[in-house]
Amino acid sequence: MYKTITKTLPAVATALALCATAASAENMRAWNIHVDGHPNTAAMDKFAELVAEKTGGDVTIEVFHGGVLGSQPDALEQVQLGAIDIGNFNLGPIGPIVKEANLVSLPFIFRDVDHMFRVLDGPAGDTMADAMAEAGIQPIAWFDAGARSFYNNSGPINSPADVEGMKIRVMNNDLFTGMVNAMGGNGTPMAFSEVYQSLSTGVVDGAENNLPSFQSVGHFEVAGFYSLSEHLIIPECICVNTAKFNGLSEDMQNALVAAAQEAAEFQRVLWNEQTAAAREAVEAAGVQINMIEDKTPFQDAMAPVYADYLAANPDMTALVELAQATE
Ligand code: BDP
Repeated sequence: MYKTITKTLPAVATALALCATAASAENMRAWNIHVDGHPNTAAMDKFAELVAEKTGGDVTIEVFHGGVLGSQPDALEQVQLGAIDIGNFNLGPIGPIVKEANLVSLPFIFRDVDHMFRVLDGPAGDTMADAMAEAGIQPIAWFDAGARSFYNNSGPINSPADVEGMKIRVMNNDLFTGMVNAMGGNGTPMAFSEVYQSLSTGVVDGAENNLPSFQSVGHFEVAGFYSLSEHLIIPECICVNTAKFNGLSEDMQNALVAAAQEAAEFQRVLWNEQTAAAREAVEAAGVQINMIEDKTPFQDAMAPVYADYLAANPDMTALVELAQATE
């Protein structure tokens, strides 16, 4: 009897060790809408690499690029439910789910990207992050997404009047439809993956995005004028399903956050480089980049957007004022 036990013990120990490894190993799936060549694709790969490194392989992340796991609104829902663990999300489409996140989707709320990061790093950013975590989408790092500007085919846009009558594709959020409508255009929400085709067939007259995205998915091939209205400065996040994150050991949580922060630093450098490179590339391809000397008329046109928004969401007033007062 004794003999039998001692003989089987090593086998039991091995089996237990295997179980322990299996129980602590985490394989996560991450969603990314961007294709190869976009800064966020490189940054998400970097994030996965750093997580594996920092956890000694206990946590592995498989990143699915190019939106193959679905559109952004769908992926957001999946991350909330925990069917996808992680996403690199733009905060724009998060507004309809998490009211506080709409702060960053108000046109011209930030003076520039640095101002945006100062707000995110302050109390307003904390309020937003807490509300997102509460909704199941916990941000663990912020990415730069530059500024979004209008592009179209009929000619440069110099004033809100030039947007009049134009059907412009926007991301999924009533604030963006309201923004285009306030200029007399027709804001049309649509999945990112459908924009190229819609521009080329005239289903929409224009769209709006930052330069790296305008270039990486070829929108510049079907829209010859890019006008630097820079009306939206919206950050992006690496967001994790909150329950999944809370279920990790403290060490793993720390490793994930550290990896995300490092990946974000890498992304922000790459972002600046590739924004300049994208601009050169689209100009070389014949796109006319149009400077807008005075953006005040665009800002003024947003007065009803703010008024309607704050009338419908009076509890957002303090957060908006906090962001505006941030130096
Ligand atoms: C890009 C964002 C991406 C959005 C896309 C869009 O990085 O998250 O889905 O714009 O316009 O700049 O839908």
